[in-house]
Amino acid sequence: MARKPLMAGNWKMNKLPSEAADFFPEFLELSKWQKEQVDVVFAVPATHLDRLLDIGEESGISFAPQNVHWESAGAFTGEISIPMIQDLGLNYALVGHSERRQYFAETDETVANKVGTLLSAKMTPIICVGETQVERESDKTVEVITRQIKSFASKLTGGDFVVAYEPVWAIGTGLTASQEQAQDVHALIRRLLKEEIGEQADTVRILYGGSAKPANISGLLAQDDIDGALVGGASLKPADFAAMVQAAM
Ligand code: G2H
Repeated sequence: MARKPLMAGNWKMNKLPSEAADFFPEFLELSKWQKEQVDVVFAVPATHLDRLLDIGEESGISFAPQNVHWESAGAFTGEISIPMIQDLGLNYALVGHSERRQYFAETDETVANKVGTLLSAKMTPIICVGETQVERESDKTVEVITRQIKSFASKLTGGDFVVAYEPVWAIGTGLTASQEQAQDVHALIRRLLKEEIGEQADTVRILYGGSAKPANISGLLAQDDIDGALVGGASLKPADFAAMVQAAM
């Protein structure tokens, strides 16, 4: 089944709001991006979202928060709600990134709550899963990915969502999963989704993340179940991310 590729940048806690807009003219010029061929999303710090709305409207680039809370309002100091994001006219949100799980006590349960609320709000979660180095070395990859996917499966009652497979050992380390290692886990994720949502799983885009860069993106995208990438470090440089979007066209 042909799925439209999705290339997503994850800026993490990088760039100032005043620097953010400068990135896009250069990226658009270098990439010669054709929006009919590939979707482009940037998950940016929440402080940047409002400033980037015009760029999104003119170019067709989607912008997304890197995290949201599952409650729509209330006494949750420091959090951002889904209605706040929707009020800006945004459609995507990153959920369950391993850095959120590792440093901010995000759990399978909170990830599932966020997925449920985003889907109810007709937004598209980009749901991150992935095993740590210790888990991979102790042959627990299948078990961990199965647990993570099943934890939010009951929330998949309709609507569009994206899964990002990000082996934690490959994030920001320069190590990349081989094409075969990545494809194996992507195929597992699609099989698990099929058990939950049937044939709709064939339409779900599954992204690879973890030191994806211009040098390895083509081989990754050539795999049957890799439908794009979630890119950290290389998405901070217009030329690098432009080359990666070109590889997806
Ligand atoms: C994984 C990835 C982006 P990087 O965190 O989500 O980052 O490409 O820098 O490994």
